[in-house]
Amino acid sequence: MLTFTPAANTYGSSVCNVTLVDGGGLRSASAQLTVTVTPVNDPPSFTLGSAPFLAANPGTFSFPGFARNISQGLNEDSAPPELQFPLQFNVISCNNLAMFEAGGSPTITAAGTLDFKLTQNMGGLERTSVCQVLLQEVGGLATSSRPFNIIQSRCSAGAAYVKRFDACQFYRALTIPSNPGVEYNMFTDALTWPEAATVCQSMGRRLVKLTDATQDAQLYSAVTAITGNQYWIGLNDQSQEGAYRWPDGSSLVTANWPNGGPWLPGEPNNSLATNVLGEDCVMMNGGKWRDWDCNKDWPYICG
Ligand SMILES: [Ca+2]
Ligand SMILES: [Ca+2]
Ligand SMILES: [Ca+2]
Repeated sequence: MLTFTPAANTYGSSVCNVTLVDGGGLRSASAQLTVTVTPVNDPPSFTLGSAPFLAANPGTFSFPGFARNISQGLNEDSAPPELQFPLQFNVISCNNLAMFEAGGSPTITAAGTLDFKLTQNMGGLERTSVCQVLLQEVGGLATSSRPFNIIQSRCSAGAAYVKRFDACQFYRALTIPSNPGVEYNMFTDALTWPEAATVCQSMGRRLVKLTDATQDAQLYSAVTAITGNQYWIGLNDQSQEGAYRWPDGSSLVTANWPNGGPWLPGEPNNSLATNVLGEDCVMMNGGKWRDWDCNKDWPYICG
């Protein structure tokens, strides 16, 4: 009986010379024995790079080298071409297809490039799609499926999530000469004062605080250059009627507004005409301020 153990994951032929020896030491002529170990196809293999983390804006993305170490199988990459299979990646599922444009779901090329097209993340939270991919030998074996994540941040720079519209809204960045280096963020889509305050807070900011007549006039000038002349500011007397405070808790100092102060004539009047509870929020109205119903909609400025 012929017995041998081939080395693991190898194949090929070996020619052996065989002789027969009897008990008296007489040896036959040698005969040739050819042992052939045929190849067995092993499953292909690959590794994946780390999950892409992307901004909220839409776009077409391509990550060369996302799939790496792409192999036909153990000791098979240097095999003759007739023993190799064409390889293709199949992205068999993604659990959050809303992240991708129609026709833009993730694919991975045979060379390992990950491609996809993102929609804009209109939500207020980071979002993730978990996809499953396998590597297939066309006509041969496949790997088991393996997960990879694509993660997209919430609103990108220059925008903030606005709950009422369930959307990222871009703001206009304003600067004024008297306060160089300070940026004010103007939102032109009107919200109530509390909603506007929440948007500013989501950016780590507050509804704008005005500290003197020069800053007030310069900001008003910057706003009216691009949009209307009415907008919420941070001043309010919601915690105590008539005690006007800024969102940082500081009080209004009207002495910094010479020549008649910041208010429109007759304001603030806590008018019951707009709201039976009076008026507790302050808005810019054509260059001077008035108190107004907090639940009415106006553009607003974060500062
Ligand atoms: Ca193989
Ligand atoms: Ca009031
Ligand atoms: Ca008023």
